[in-house]
Amino acid sequence: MNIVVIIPTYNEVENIGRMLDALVGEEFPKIKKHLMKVLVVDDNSPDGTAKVVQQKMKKYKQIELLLGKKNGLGAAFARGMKYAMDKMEADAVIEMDADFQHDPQDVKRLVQGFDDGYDYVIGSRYIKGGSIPEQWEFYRKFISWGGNFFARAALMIIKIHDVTSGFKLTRVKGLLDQIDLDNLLSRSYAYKIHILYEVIKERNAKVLEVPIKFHFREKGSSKIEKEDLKESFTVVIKLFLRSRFFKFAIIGFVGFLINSVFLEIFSSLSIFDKFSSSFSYLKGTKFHAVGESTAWAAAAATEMAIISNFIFNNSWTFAKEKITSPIKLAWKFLQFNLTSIGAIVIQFIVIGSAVGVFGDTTLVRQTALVGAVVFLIIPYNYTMYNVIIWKRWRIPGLGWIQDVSVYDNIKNKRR
Ligand SMILES: Nc1nc2c(ncn2[C@@H]2O[C@H](COP(=O)(O)OP(=O)(O)OP(=O)(O)O)[C@@H](O)[C@H]2O)c(=O)[nH]1
Ligand SMILES: [Mg+2]
Repeated sequence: MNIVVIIPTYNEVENIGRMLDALVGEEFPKIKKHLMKVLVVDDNSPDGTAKVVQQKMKKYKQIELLLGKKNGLGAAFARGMKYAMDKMEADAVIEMDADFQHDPQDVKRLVQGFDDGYDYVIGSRYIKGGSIPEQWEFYRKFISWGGNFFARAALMIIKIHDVTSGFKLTRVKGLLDQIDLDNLLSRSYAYKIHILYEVIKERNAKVLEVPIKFHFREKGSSKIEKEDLKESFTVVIKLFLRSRFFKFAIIGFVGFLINSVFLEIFSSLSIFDKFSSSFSYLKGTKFHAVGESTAWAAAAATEMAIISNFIFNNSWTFAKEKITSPIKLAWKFLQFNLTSIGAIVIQFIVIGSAVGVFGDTTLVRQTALVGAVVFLIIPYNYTMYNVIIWKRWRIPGLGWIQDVSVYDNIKNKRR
């Protein structure tokens, strides 16, 4: 297989020569199974980085150089990835920095993951055996850790420990070649969050995390700017707005509106009066609600919301898993109604308990309702939809559909 290590450079004259020697001279000969190549994507660095690369190209056949104008890290990688796929017949690409923060000796460990059948191998700083530079001041560590945590939480990628690593291997066939590299949300550092999102959330890649030590930059200077931080935040928010969870939330809100509108419509219809009047003998008993036409109108309005939730989640949130055959639709709709009963039970228990403990006041009822919806019903419904109705997540262990594995640092075996 052809594996292309893509190294973007901007003013890395102090690093690139040594990096190419370390990679092509020392590390590639250790990887016997594959044809290893390097693609340097230099944005016409004024410091003469490209000249050093050209010298090394005379020494090693496996190096190619792509020049262009400076458009940011993401733009450089997108350009490099397309070139590696179109011109270098890459079967996998490795994203790597020139400044020795990524250890060239780790390349073979990423390749090992590819050999073991993984599509996406992340050099991970936030698992056992991985680390960020000790020399970093608290602020930089906090930004790195906090940014990673925020992206994981907002995009619900909990199973992967390092979502902002810049050192990783990606399979081309069926994965990288499916991603629209011309329309990434970022031309800068946040491109990697977008690609990760595409790989993890939109495609069923087999993912592996391999621990790496992210070293301190010894030579040359950092290209990261304050703007990049703000941009990464925006990209995460934009991806969240595209996420399945957000669609589910919008549909849930629409369902709530439908519920309240139909409650008014139905309670003005005489059909429910007729219905309830057949239970009029229950008036004055414990079961008097059954004889109230509004109670029936409320139940019918709730069903309207359930129907709307089912239809819209099926065609939008879970478009990829869309159920179309009439028999399956009927069966799934029945399941959907049954799981919806869970929400009633949750409200029954939470509001009932709250009122029992704190007294039956509007404040207690409404607080308990909001608490039940936010902390229990939303997670409950989302889990049911993913596990039972549209089957995106696998049980046991409520596992995500992805196979995420972690390699042990020492033995390089699966934990
Ligand atoms: N071609 C190209 N390369 C870039 C650009 N910005 C950064 N790079 C390269 O991308 C790699 C990572 O950039 P760094 O500045 O080291 O980013 P960082 O590792 O997050 O920050 P430090 O820890 O401070 O080094 C390096 O090899 C840079 O030379 C760019 O706009 N174009
Ligand atoms: Mg760096």
